[in-house]
Amino acid sequence: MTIKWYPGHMSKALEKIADLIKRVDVVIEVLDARLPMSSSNHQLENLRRTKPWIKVLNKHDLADPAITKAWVRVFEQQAGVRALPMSSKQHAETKQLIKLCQLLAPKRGKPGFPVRVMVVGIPNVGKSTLINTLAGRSMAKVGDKPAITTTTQQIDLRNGVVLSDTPGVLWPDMADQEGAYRLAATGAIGANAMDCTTVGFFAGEFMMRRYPEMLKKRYKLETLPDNPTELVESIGRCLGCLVAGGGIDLHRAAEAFLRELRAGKLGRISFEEPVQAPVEPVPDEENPANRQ
Ligand SMILES: Nc1nc2c(ncn2[C@@H]2O[C@H](COP(=O)(O)OP(=O)(O)OP(=O)(O)O)[C@@H](O)[C@H]2O)c(=O)[nH]1
Ligand SMILES: [Mg+2]
Repeated sequence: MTIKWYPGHMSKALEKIADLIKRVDVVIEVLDARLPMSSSNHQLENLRRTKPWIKVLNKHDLADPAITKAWVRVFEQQAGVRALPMSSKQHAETKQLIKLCQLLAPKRGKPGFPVRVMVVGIPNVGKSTLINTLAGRSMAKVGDKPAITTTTQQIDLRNGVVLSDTPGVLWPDMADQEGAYRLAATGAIGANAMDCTTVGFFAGEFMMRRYPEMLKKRYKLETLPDNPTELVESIGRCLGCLVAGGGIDLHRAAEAFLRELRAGKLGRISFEEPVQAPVEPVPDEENPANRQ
């Protein structure tokens, strides 16, 4: 099944972001640390120009720490970009963001001239959670499913910084279906726009390949099954997702597996690693191997 999810509020939100960005000093783009590439919205990147841009690799408590570090190094090499790994529920970790915003907008932050910060990103990455943690109270609605925020909202932190929360935005054509399935596996796609069982098989195949020991440990498997369908069946058996007569309810099993995976019950996992820049071929005359 092809995954495509672009509810009406997203195009309106993108228009609003494009307008608002002219009047903000710093943009915080919240990415999912488990898939920093697929959770980057190129439509937002296109609005960037020279605006100071902070990439927060959020939910780093769920991602492979070494891989997150590698991503931070990659993003920090981009012009005008700062990158920070973060768990937006942890106040101590988010405090550094305010200091960085102030540093990036040195002319603002005076009475009557707050640093204006806009928080953007795809759905369910933790934008509103970050804002609530920074505000020290629950100002923005949060939830464990995508598209909780559907309109922009401004929150004055009363410390010289004003934040705008924005709805999560995806893009209309999900040409990269591999990426779309990763987004679905981590919870960024609406439940009505995906087939949960197929996404469960996709996530199962990835885990068998990349983190087999985590699967064995969590679901008490001595050996891994041959294919993702059998894996989800084994998970269903372990979690008691049965139908009358003792068979496995594959849909419920896939749902339960995805719930556990998203909550980090199997361990810290990263779906994407930075690819190394391709090695440029050395011209024949400069190649030491060809010298006499
Ligand atoms: N483990 C973990 N969960 C987080 C973190 N940040 C947010 N969450 C959870 O992620 C879910 C989504 O959080 P929201 O703040 O509503 O996400 P959002 O980006 O505002 O989502 P939309 O409004 O739908 O665009 C909630 O269940 C949060 O508790 C984090 O750093 N670590
Ligand atoms: Mg939100």
